Amino acid sequence: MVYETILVKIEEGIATVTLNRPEVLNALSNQVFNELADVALTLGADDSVRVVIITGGNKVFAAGADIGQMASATAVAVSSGNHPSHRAFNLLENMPKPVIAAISGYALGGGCELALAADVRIAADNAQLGLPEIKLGILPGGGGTQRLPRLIGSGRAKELIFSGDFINAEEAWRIGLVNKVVPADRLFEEADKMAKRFAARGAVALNMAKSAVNEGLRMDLEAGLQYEHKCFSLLFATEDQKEGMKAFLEKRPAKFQGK
Ligand code: CO8
Repeated sequence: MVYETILVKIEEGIATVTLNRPEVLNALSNQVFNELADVALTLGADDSVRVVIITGGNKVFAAGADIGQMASATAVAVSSGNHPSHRAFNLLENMPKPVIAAISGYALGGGCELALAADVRIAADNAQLGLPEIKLGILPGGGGTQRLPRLIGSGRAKELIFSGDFINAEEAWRIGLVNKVVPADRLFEEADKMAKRFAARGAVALNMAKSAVNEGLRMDLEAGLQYEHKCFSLLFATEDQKEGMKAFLEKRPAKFQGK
């Protein structure tokens, strides 16, 4: 697929996907959602890619779904089938490798929901996050009513959803919406540093650990613990487990092959 609304760069096992519609503050059109879905599948299947960073560049992450495109939508059209945003966010959330959102400037509505589909969020100190959909007479329909309460608890999520207020990076960090706040001019350096830390680990263990957390959140505790145990047991069939433990005993860094 030729991408027109996103840029993709792969360097040393780290793929950076940059939203590229600066004229509308990276508003997410159906074309963006379709390209994000395609890139999630492509990078997910590419063994040379260990970690994915998703960003909007150094000015804005994304100011939401494209309101121009949504304004004339009908209930029938919106409700029919799987909305492109759901497909894109689900594919990103379930990619078999870590996804880091590097957020600069506004991450609003669908933009904030895109960041919620990532595993980890790093915010520049100029970031503004929020779910302003309520001010448009709608609700956060890109997973915001589901992923946000799971991340920060229902009380805080409801305050953000009901008010539509924006919060700054420091407040987003305080309530657990982002993992880390960094000076704006160091955002990409910090995201890259985190990506490299993850990339140094065994790819199969990363995949299983991500799956155990994601799937576990959809289950009750007992089922989640059983699922975790299955993932844990499976890792004993990998070369990386042998290498990781051998390296520890030999007091040297492990060299994981992702096998
Ligand atoms: N959609 C389309 N265009 C947008 C969007 C958007 N979400 N946000 C900004 N733009 C455009 C503006 O229209 C403007 O275009 P133009 O220059 O042609 O007038 C350009 O980007 C620059 O924007 P502003 O002039 O408004 O810039 P400001 O710095 O004054 O303001 C704000 C920045 C505060 C971010 C402001 O642009 C704003 O409030 N934007 C809308 C924020 C918003 O409401 N987002 C939520 C959208 S709804 C949503 O995301 C639903 C998700 C559910 C998806 C799932 C569907 C099933």
